[in-house]
Amino acid sequence: MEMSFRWFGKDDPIPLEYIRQIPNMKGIVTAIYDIPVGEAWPLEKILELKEMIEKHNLKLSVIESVPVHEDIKLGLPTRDKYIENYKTTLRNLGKAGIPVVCYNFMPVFDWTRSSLDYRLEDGSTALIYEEDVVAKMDPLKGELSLPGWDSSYKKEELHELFEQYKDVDEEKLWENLEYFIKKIMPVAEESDVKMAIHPDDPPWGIFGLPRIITNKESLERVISIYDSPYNGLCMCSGSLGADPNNNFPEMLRYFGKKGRVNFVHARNIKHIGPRSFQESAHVSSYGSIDMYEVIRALKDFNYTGPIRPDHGRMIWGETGKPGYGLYDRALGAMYLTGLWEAEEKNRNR
Ligand code: DNO
Repeated sequence: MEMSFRWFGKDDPIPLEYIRQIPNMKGIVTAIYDIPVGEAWPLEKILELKEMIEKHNLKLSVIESVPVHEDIKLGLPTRDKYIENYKTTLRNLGKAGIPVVCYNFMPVFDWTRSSLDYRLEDGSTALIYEEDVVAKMDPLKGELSLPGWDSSYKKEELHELFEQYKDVDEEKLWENLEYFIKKIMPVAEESDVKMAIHPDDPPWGIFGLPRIITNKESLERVISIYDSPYNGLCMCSGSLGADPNNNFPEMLRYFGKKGRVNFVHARNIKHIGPRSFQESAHVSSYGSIDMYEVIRALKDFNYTGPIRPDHGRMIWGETGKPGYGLYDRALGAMYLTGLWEAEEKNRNR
């Protein structure tokens, strides 16, 4: 596995110098944030980003994300124009030698939580998702914003989007995903850019909007749409693991052995009630996911691709982007590295 770290570009309060000082850190996961969703990314901008990262002896391992325009998810006639732009972006990323692109197919909102600063008993704060709180939230007020979200929608636009999604149920969303995948994958193959679809977070419908990438069956359906290692998955322990019916290590091993795991997000969550969870430290005993089993699964299929510690708590007085502080994610990277080293040495005995 190749240890990597998400970085939100020049505006990220965490400098690349600091990330580089985390032992075993090899790669950066980032994106271009000032291009409106749906427009093609110019090669020069991609090269500029890559150079900035390489200057710090790090590699640009993954683009997370090239966002998918809502018209594609809605299946509107204008989708073809946006798909052409997406293909241009993939071709340019290929020219720059970027190996992996992460994306998602969640309508309107990306990952969602009910509170961003839930205080844990040790005084640290973490992100939390409580179904009853989310049920009372009004998404149209636009009061919640999380790192990586497209926050460019105005209130009226959000209203209109919600109206448009009234005609899109889960099956329709699947049809639109299929259309998208079939169009872009040949270009991903030609450009040697591996695609990794991120599961829905949380893995169930919210605010009346459909969500479809939620379990083993749906991941199987995604990979069967286009039979190629370029049509792969981002296996996210925290997203899939939020549903206690998902056995994350088992799913990881299963899709890994099929050669379809192109990226891994590792973080822990603790189930605190039906459809409710709290984010926790990475260490297995702090949450509901056995991280040692996650590493064993990766070893079982000799994973060489990128992995990143995912959301961290806010500790040691740090302030910053919710889930994306430096300290707890660095601890997560060290913990995963330790588990990997132990498992590797043990197997080589
Ligand atoms: C949250 C992230 C997601 C992810 C996108 C991928 O922390 O895991 O925002 O980047 O869903 O497209």
